[in-house]
Amino acid sequence: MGSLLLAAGCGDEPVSPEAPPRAGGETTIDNRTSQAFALPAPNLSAEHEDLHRKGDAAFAALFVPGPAPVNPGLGPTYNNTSCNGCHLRNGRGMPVMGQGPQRTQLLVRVSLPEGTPNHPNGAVPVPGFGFQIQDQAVYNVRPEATVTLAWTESQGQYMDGTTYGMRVPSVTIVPTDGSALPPNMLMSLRLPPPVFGLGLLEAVDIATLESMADPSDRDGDGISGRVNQVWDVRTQALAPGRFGWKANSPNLTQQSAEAYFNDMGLSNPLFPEADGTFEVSAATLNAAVFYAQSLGVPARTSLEDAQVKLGEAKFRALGCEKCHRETLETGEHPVAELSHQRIHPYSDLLLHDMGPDLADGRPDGAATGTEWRTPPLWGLGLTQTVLPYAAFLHDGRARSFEEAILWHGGEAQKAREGFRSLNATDRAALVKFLGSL
Ligand code: HEC
Ligand code: HEC
Ligand SMILES: [Ca+2]
Ligand SMILES: [Ca+2]
Ligand SMILES: [Ca+2]
Repeated sequence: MGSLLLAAGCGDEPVSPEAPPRAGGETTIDNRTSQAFALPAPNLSAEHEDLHRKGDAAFAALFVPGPAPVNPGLGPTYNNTSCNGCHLRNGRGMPVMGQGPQRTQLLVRVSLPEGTPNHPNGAVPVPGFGFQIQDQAVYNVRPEATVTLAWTESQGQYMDGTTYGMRVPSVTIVPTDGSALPPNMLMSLRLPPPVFGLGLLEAVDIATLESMADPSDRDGDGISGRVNQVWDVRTQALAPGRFGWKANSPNLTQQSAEAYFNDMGLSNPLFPEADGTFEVSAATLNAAVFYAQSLGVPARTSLEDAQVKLGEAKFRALGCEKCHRETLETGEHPVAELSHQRIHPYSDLLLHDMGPDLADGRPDGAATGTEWRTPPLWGLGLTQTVLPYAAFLHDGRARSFEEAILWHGGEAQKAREGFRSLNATDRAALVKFLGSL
């Protein structure tokens, strides 16, 4: 789609000055402070601004074990007490304990290998754990397990001899009931991703995603990319997935309802109690969903900076843009402000094989143990402005943009090797470009 802009300069067409790219179309905000992920889209109607404020309150609400006068129903087991508690200032969580808040915000998803076609997602729950480990519990209830992380450091070298460090987490899970873990248990460590711009991503037509997919790599460029197929709880059928690190959730309502139910122990209209009642109302769930849909997307900075321009050229030359697609158009969305926007998320929302080093070995929907969804890169440069110590990649192993790139393998191996062979000036330029997003 970048070619549309280039085409404007060709032929007899009058050359019009290029409009500066607005990351989130009309939802773009010009704010690059620690609040940059927490502001409403500027184009919201008055009614929608009001719903956004309700959603802000829902996202921040701290739940307590019920019955209680406000926000009851937490647990009995859970991971955290509010949405904000994991998506700190709407950005990511921190992977290392003791940096800031008292605990890490990482989640552990689990399952057993045998697929059963009748089960949602074809995945098999782990006895005692289900699909997620809740490591917190209300008074007098045992959490499912204690989860601890250890980090192993290693060293690598750019082609010019400069060395770099990398670290990889290993997870230890100790069930609190003294039982042994199933030896074949699969697990996937997940860092909370940022939550702005998600309504726009929801508004991209599935046909647009399919037009970028190339599952059998027909054009032979080494990049495939496919749409995940996941279980849709509302329709009780398979549906295309696009949210979560493996595109493992079909829409923001289900993703948020799962968060209430699994991360906080709160039943809701999509995941009710056995008797059909629920702890979180449809109005609260809808407000939380609307909040994630209607946050503004921070505008890029330093568009005219020569180093940033050089970095952007390297980004394209190395083929980063084949997955981190710069420009997408949204289709129709029930939230009118999100419809028909030209956006710059730097993602195709597709699954890619990222090689053995990033693999979690745990299938999720149709995603294999080596596939991950291309994460959007918009707002990337603000990650540590919003939250110092916030980290990158699905399990937070990367402490910097360089480390994130250096872990790329599989379909992105060529791009990574291209990066490793850049000289120090070009590497710095690419990093500065990422910081301008
Ligand atoms: C215990 C930490 C935790 C809590 C609490 C939590 N989340 Fe999340 N959230 C995550 C993680 C981890 C992911 C990535 C999940 C995955 O890849 O499967 C995520 C993903 C998401 C996404 C998808 C983002 C994307 O880019 O695909 C949305 C939306 C979201 N959460 C909303 C919420 C809402 C709303 C709440 C409160 C009801 C909430 N979360 C509570 C950890 C948390
Ligand atoms: C084959 C598709 C593909 C290509 C090519 C690719 N990436 Fe990625 N990128 C991904 C995927 C998938 C992830 C997430 C991997 C994970 O979390 O394990 C990712 C993650 C990242 C992240 C971390 C984002 C975050 O939110 O934590 C950065 C930064 C990044 N890529 C930059 C680049 C750059 C720069 C290039 C070119 C040198 C590049 N990528 C090439 C698919 C790709
Ligand atoms: Ca409950
Ligand atoms: Ca569980
Ligand atoms: Ca291809």
